Amino acid sequence: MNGQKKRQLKTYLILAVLSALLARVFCSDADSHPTTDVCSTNTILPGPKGEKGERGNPGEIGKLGKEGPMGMKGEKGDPADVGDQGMIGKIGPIGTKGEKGCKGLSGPAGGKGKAVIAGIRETDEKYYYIVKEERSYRDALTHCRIRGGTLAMPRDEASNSLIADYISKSGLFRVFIGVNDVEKEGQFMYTDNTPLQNYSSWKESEPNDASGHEDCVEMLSSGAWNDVECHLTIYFVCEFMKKKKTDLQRA
Ligand code: GN1
Ligand code: CA
Ligand code: CA
Repeated sequence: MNGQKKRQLKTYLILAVLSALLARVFCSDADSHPTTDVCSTNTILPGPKGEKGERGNPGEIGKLGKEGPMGMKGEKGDPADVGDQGMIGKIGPIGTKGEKGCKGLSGPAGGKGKAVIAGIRETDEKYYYIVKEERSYRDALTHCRIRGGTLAMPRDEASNSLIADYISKSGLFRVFIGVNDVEKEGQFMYTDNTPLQNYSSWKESEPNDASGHEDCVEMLSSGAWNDVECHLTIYFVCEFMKKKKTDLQRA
């Protein structure tokens, strides 16, 4: 029996008791008062059971239940995937200097030197160098030219003195310079085909064209010139023009 039926039965009994009490009150002196149908039997019976009431409305949503106890500790999870590669770290400090390596094997012997240069001299405009190899005038001139220069052409006292000092300081006595009268006897020219002009440094009694075949010129350590045969093989002095500097390089 549910609660609703209990309440209906309780109400029913209360009504029955009240009906009996009222009947006793109104029907107790039936002899002196007109009776009614209700009181004729002096009994009050309950009426028939009523129809079933309508279905009640649904109850409200219940309150939120209490928080349950903490669950058991779960199992250890699977290992995660491999992470992305990290950034390259900073460059480490410079390591200590290694030990000196072993001495290498000797290299092959060098070839015979082509030219022995007796130092070098220079002015603002030119370089000079004496080649200590005995060459004819023609071969000496070729040596200088294939290196971008020519046999030295002293055109003034300053350059002549420089070359003379160079010869003597090198312990030498004579060198070919770039002067000759190959083209026309007695008409001396520089190797660039320019004639001697305001300057020459002939030794006393030179040029004498001794034996009629002296068409090339040497400079002695004194700075004096002498005409000699061109096939003579002696040392020689080359000259090279310096590259002109730009305004920026001069600044
Ligand atoms: C030399 O050696 P000798 O005297 O023949 C020189 C000439 C000079 C001359 C001056 C190869 O000739 O050029 O003019 O002395 N020849 C050589 O006396 O040096
Ligand atoms: Ca001559
Ligand atoms: Ca001579």
